[in-house]
Amino acid sequence: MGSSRTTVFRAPVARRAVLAALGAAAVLQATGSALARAAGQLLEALPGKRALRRLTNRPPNYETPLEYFRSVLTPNEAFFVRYHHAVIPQIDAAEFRLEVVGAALERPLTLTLAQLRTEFPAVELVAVCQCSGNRRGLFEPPVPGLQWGHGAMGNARWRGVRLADVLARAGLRSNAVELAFDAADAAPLEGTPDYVKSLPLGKALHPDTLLAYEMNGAPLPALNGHPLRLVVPGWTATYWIKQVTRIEALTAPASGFWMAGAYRMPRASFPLLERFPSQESGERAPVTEIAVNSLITSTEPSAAGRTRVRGIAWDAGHGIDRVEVSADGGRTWQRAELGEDLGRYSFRPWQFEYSSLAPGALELWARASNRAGQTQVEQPIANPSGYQHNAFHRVRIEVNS
Ligand SMILES: Nc1nc2c(c(=O)[nH]1)N[C@H]1C(S)=C(S)[C@@H](COP(=O)(O)O)O[C@H]1N2
Ligand SMILES: [Mo]
Repeated sequence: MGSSRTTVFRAPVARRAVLAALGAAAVLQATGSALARAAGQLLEALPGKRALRRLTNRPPNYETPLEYFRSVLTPNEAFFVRYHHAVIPQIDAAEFRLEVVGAALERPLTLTLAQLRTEFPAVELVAVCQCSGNRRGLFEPPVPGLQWGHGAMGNARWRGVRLADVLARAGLRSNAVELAFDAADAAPLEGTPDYVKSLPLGKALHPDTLLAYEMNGAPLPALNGHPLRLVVPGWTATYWIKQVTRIEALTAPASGFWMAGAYRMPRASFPLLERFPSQESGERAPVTEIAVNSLITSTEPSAAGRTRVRGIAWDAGHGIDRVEVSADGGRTWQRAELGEDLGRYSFRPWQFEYSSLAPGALELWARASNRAGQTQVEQPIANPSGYQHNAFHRVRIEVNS
């Protein structure tokens, strides 16, 4: 005699129902490798990593399966991997050098990792690293680019030094306009633009912007930027340069392809509170901060016919104000209970317990709102490159009688 309630995360039959009901995009909500394969997707383990969902092998682009988001911090071995170029050197931490150069500096510097570790105060914070194109694969109609599901993101405790402290030692001049960051990786084909990103002064000098040498208490994994990466809490991961080897203080806005040509959205399409004015020429403005978002990570029977729904919510650091769930297609919403707060840039866990869901299939929706007054949208905001998908998360569940 069961009043047990199972979910799409467990029952193969229910998973097929999800596929039929929601289309290929729903595959990404499931956790089984069989289902991933059924849709032509592959779970594969890179060196030092657990099996992640493969999008491309060269360059390596692998996303984190949803089950790992059941813990607030994403394990290093399960953290997603995104590279634009296929030539990725292994860097020996002892040989590593960071150059700090540029026309807007008083004293150009070269620093070793040991100097960074010992000559500057260490700072730790938890922050979500999320690709601007996370969930691109859920846009309808489809848009070009890597078809990410929900897993082009992760949440980690980063330890390193303040970029502002390093820049202070180099003496930033008043004619500085932007800081540009270059990395050790390169394109195999000549002529492919090098991956260089810049930041406005305000964000570069913000005390939470770090050069990080540790992630969740360990050195950075090879594929997540070993030995040093930029951590730009609140902003999308495109700015979080891995294996950063060169910082240049610019007296004019950066104009390379990855600033002028990519990671931009039509200005009007998305209300970004944090902007990048020196890069706002033309119709498209750079993607900057992370949009408020949430994910349902599990549903399970709890006591006496009840169903517990758990998930995470996050935003650019304005702070999660509330998470609401709906079991009736958005007609009514219930407020979830927020869990442990690991800081303003972290995933925030939440849960809600339904006491009386009618048996049968139903769709659960979740939406988060932040303290800046932003809320997730019912339909994703269309834009040519499929950035900033932050529609309500919906999962199909099967409530057993
Ligand atoms: N050196 C380097 N850093 C990079 C990139 C890259 O291609 N090369 N991609 C950026 C993008 S677009 C993303 S989404 C994040 C991914 O970080 P991760 O691979 O650690 O998950 O790295 C960023 N930093
Ligand atoms: Mo990205």
